[in-house]
Amino acid sequence: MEIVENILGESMNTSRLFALLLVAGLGLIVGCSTDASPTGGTADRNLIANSSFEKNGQPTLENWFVEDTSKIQFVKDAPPGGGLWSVKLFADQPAPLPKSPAYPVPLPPGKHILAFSIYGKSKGIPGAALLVLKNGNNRQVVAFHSVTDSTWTRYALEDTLDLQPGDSLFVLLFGGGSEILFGETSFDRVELVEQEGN
Ligand SMILES: [Ca+2]
Repeated sequence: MEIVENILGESMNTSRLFALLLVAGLGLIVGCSTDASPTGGTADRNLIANSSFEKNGQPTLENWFVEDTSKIQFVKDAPPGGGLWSVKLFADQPAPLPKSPAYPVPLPPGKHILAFSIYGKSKGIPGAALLVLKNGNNRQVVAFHSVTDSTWTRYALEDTLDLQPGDSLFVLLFGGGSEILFGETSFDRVELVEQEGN
């Protein structure tokens, strides 16, 4: 994911990010983040509570920060191991990147090796699941999955972050950026697991 940091630099440049997502949607850089391997026993170490958007068979966004619930749909459609429900987001304005739905990840300063995986599928233009580092008013995308497949697919990556005092980390789900093109992206089983070795 160094390419993201190099392109975005110190502050988030959303127009370039969207250009990158569009390139991913065209299939030019797909394949680097798709991983069909099973998750193993990572669910109990997941830093994200309510990663499957449901509780006792009912859909919920509990534990997620949501600014506008009207832009989110619960759909009774889930990937393997994803229970009954997933969330669907629609393509929206290209910039600025929305603030939600977001999950604040409780991590102390220091080095963290993180495995970040989701299940996703999209129609039209691809949405994305992003790791966003926030410090004050500055937001920086440090890693993301562009959801390019039209059927449920697991996307996984590993990233090493060195968190400074004042940094906070968020997982942000995004339905894609376009005011003229239709797009919808579904998400489920959002997992962030700290790896050994730090
Ligand atoms: Ca689910």
